Amino acid sequence: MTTEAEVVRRQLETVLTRSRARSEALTDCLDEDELVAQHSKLMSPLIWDLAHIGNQEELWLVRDVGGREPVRRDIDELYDAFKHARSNRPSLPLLAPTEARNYVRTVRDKVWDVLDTSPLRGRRLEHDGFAFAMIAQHEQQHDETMLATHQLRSGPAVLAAPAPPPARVAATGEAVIAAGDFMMGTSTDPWSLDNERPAHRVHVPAFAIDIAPVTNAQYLAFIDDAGYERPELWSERGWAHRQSAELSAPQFWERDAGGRWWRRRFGTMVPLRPEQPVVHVCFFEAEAYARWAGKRLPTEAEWEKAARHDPATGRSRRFPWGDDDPTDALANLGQHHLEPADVGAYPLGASPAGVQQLVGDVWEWTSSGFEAYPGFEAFPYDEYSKVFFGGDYRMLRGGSFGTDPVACRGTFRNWDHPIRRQIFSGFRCARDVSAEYGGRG
Ligand code: AVJ
Ligand code: FE
Repeated sequence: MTTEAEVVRRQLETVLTRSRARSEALTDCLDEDELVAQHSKLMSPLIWDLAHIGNQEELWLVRDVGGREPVRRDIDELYDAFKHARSNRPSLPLLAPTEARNYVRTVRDKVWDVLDTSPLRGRRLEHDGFAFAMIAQHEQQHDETMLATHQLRSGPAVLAAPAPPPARVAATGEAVIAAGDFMMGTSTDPWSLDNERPAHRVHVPAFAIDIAPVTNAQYLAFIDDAGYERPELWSERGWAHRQSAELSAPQFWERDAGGRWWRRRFGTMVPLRPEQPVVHVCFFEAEAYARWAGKRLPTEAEWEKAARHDPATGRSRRFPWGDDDPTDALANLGQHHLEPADVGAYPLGASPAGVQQLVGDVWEWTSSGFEAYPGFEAFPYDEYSKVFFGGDYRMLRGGSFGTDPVACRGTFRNWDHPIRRQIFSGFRCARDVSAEYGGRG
């Protein structure tokens, strides 16, 4: 007989194994010099991420859940993300690649033993299950960060993946979402992190939202219409940043002598794909494009309502397509491809409102800052979310081609500084619509 605890145990084993395979794939493909090098001031050396993954796993699973003796208490400080800025990490006495690999392996061996011995029932299921789920997501979040480091590094390509699927349907125009309440966030999803909780009712006035993310062709029209030269399209802060950072196109775009646009993608120059969602834009660029298009960015609540609200039942779904886990037919997730798919490639992944590619492909900037939901409780530590509330961040929703399915869902909240664009960030536009789309207040 299979008990519920055994099902959970097998599921946790699957996601932990998958995240480790990915961490290894992202680090085994580079020589030691490249693992300890700083490929960008914005990023840690890849070998820091690897040992930090192991150290968090040691803290939460070996010591906290398992109650075991520390493996390496002496390195806690080195791998505490709050103690050292990313730009300083290369100068720390980090574990060398071989040591780091041995360390994460030792920790993982102990974790298998902890997983075998946790009863995963009742209170222990709630506490231990969450800790394992959090740590699997943590590793995947750093894997996505490491993938962004790969995109920043120069030198010949070392990663490969098949091309994403082609467009299957046209994906233009907007969906109108009628005014009304919906349930935002979750109180029940066992994978949810503290900032996604609790579920709460939110009233959202009627709005329209694009069926698909903004494409390279659309973004190019903004560039060709002098979008980067017209301060009136930018917020004051956005224009100041556009000036000082000398922005003139998304990161990694290059124009050749003949005026054709190319994009550097993990070490390979590829012609710009017109129907692919634009990626590597900062919040300020997204905001300027939206103003140019006569639109605006959606709020976080609008994005989540468009993604999850099922008007037929009044329920909020786990994903746009329903409550089932993502598959390759539903969304571009999990680094199965190394780029976003063209718009219209995932009709089966549409939300009840008919909005496509909300989850996967590119993270989508919203106009909202990072605030706690009413009734928020920090769990299990203040440093995951609480210390970032009210800071200079904008929320991103949905997940990218580099996000693992375990680290995203309709309620998942990501955030970054509005000037950042080394992440796999794009956006879609929204706008107000008149009260004729009202419905119940
Ligand atoms: C949620 C992606 C903003 O990478 O800074 C990793 C996730 N928190 N380690 C980040 C995280 C602690 C976090 N983001
Ligand atoms: Fe971390």
